[in-house]
Amino acid sequence: MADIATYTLLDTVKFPEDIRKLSIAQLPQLSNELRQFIITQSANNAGHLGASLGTVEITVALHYVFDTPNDKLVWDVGHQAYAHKIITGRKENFSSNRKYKGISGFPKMTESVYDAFGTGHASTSISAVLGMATAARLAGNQSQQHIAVIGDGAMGGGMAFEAMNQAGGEQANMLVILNDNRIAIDENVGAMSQYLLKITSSKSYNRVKKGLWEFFNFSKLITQAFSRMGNALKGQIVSKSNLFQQLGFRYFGPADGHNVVKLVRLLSNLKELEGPKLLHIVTVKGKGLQKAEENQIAYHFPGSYDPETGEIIVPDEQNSPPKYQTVFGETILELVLLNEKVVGITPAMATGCSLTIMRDKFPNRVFDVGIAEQHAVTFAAGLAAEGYIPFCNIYSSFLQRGYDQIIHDVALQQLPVIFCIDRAGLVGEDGPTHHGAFDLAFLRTIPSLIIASPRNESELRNMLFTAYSERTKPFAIRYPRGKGVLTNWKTPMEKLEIGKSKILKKGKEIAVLSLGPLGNNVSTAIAILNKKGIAPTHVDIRFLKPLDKEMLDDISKTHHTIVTVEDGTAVGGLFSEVSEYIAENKLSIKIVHVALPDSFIEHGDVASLYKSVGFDVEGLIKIISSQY
Ligand SMILES: Cc1ncc(C[n+]2csc(CCOP(=O)(O)OP(=O)(O)O)c2C)c(N)n1
Repeated sequence: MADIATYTLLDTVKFPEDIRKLSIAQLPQLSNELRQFIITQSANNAGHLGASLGTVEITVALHYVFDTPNDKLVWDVGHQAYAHKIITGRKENFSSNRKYKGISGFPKMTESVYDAFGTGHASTSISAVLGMATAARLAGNQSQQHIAVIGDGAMGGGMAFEAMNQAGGEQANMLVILNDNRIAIDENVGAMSQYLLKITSSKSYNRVKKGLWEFFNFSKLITQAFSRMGNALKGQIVSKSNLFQQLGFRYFGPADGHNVVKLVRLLSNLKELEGPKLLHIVTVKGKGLQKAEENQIAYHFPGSYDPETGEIIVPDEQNSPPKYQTVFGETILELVLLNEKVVGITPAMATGCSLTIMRDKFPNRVFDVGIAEQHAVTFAAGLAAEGYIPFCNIYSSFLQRGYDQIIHDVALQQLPVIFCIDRAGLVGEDGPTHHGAFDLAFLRTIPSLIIASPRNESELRNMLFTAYSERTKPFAIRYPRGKGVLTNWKTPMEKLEIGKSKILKKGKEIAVLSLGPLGNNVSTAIAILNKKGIAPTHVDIRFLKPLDKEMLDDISKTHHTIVTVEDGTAVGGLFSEVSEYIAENKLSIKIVHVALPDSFIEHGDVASLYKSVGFDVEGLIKIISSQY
């Protein structure tokens, strides 16, 4: 990294119009300063470092050439948009990135007019930009430009293909920048990624391309001439076998995504071309921080690090409980040792969900299917149909993509797929695009699906073992991001009775029914209340579905109020389920809830978010004691 003591140019930039006042020759320095700013700021404020370091030059070039915010720029996933945020009015606030009440870590329409579209989930950008380009066409706006920036990982997602299919067919006027850093969070997988590697490294392909680039030489006149050429001639110049070309896009590249001067020239020329265009740039994830370049998986989201050396600051976690993810990873490894038909499936989150633990030992039993949640579900269904035991691990918010597949391909056919739903509940700083808020509600409507949530690591093990042993129908186990509560968690696995709750504490008048790890906060709250002479009953409901009706009948005869506690929406989840049961059976018991409200929850540290929705111990004490 260049040693820049001050931000000479960056200090003069608040908005893109300030960049447009600079000469092209100044843009490399501006890019270096911007990169240094991101490195310094993210060292103590964890964020998506690697991706954002790789997109500095393309960000500067795009805002230099295009008339943002009038021209529309959409960042796929949006985790690579830190440079964009900094030069679009948020430099002063960047230290609040991802913090509670601070700026979002992803583009967000309500945060800035420069964020043309909110993102967080992958592969949406081309669809959104196509919609905008179509709107401009319908409105007779011929001057507005529409640009999507999408990574090689996200380009492998189904939605990206669907959008390219329509855009190419309709010859929509838009530009797709394919930011190819040859990695997703983990190694990028699949035929698309192999194809991109081929076209960026193939000598014969690049010989043809080199001729084209030299001929092209980014001169406006030649570009216009190229634009006027017939398809046949263009096809001779630009390789006919190019996949994007076949989809109706004009393909340009591969180009060096870190040469800001060349990028400016290229974009200026592409701006003049009508129709769907794809510019393929090659970048380095983590560019400019040596350690981040060397270990791109770890530096996708490195946490805190030394800004000088890049060394990750590893927190002292000795004697602290493990992450639920580690428990999942270790337990599935035990299960595959019991039965070789066990397989693990992840849509591009092998490290995040810890399927890497099993993959290291059984590489043939773990399938990273790319950013393709819908496909992951039906792929699991196919394996289950043939007698395999698929543990399909998908983050709660990304599972939203696979809803139809769960209903149509899995549940309807009673295939015993085991869904391991990671990042359930509030995930924290990633915010509303990533909170696992809805799975309880959207899964509960699916007939015969078993839905369970563990209160701690041992319970997670038991639920995984129960699902493995049951195998008569689909089984969903949802658990949160991060640490559990038990240090001695590797307890022998035990088969649980499906649909049976567990009474943790017998009390009177009020019964608190909790689902999942929030039960630990409930236990703490009840221990404090006990000292004040308040003694509610505490039941760990364990299974959202099937509901423990016997327990509910019992409780309703002996208590006057139920408090349901769940880290999902009140609409559709445990509260709804118990309320419906009470109403249907005319039980005379009052019910109140602690749950997520019917609104999107912002980003921030989990403790602040918990407090804001009453999930903290204090909030629980308040609601429980107010029922007496
Ligand atoms: C639907 C969906 N699935 C999974 C993710 C998690 N995720 C965030 S970034 C990322 C990798 C994206 O790779 P790529 O598009 O190549 O971008 P890069 O990080 O390499 O810049 C993944 C899988 C997501 N955001 N959305």
